[in-house]
Amino acid sequence: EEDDDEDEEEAGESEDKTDKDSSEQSAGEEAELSLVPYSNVAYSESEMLKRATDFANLLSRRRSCRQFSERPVDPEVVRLLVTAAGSSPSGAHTEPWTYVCVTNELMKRRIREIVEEEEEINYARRMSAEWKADLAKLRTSWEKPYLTEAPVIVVLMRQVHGWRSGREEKRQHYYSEISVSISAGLFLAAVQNVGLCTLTSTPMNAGPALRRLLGRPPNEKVHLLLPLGYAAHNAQVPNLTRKPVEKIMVNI
Ligand code: IYR
Repeated sequence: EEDDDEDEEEAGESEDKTDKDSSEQSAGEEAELSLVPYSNVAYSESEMLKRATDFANLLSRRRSCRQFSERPVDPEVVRLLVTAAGSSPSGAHTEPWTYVCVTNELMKRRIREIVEEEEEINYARRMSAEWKADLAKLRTSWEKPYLTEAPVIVVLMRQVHGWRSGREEKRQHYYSEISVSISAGLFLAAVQNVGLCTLTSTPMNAGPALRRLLGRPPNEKVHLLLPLGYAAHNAQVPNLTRKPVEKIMVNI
């Protein structure tokens, strides 16, 4: 795995065991859960069709944007986007994610420096010729101006494991890669729903340094960097098309 953090095996062992963090379960969550009635929103079939159409149209306008305006985003909006992302299902309801939201300019600059230092090597030596040829159409490079231009960088951390109450024992996080990726998908949809934009960027080899910079514990690994903000007024994106539904859907 490209982002292997040597610390993972002894995750947490050098940490202060009384220090609480978000990967620690509260005592109540270890107990058996009672059952409550399930209630969901309900729509008529015609409302459903309208909503399904509107939502598909909204999401079809989502694009990975690499040019941001410096206009700040209301922190309450960011909090609600993360709230939406936190509604994701997860293995054994372990909720193995931490959304680190960085607005501090100095921190953003440090993140950019760390990522660009690795990306320069990635593009020069680590990525195959085939990989770079496949990417050429997206016009990416090792330079990441969006990491300082976007008003927020959301660093999505995956908790490889959590802690049982008291932090004496590791708590298994099942399917944490899948869980965090589903959560990220919900985050993307939530971002699109408010007219902001983001980018699912994967900082190859920069994970451990970013984790340390952000002061996150060793049981967390950088999963995605999600710069967040308004698109620049003159932002451009590659003229991509998507597969029609007939090509991605099979009915049996
Ligand atoms: N992570 C690098 C390279 C990159 C790789 C893929 I696959 C992309 O779809 C886009 C970029 C970068 O951010 O430039």
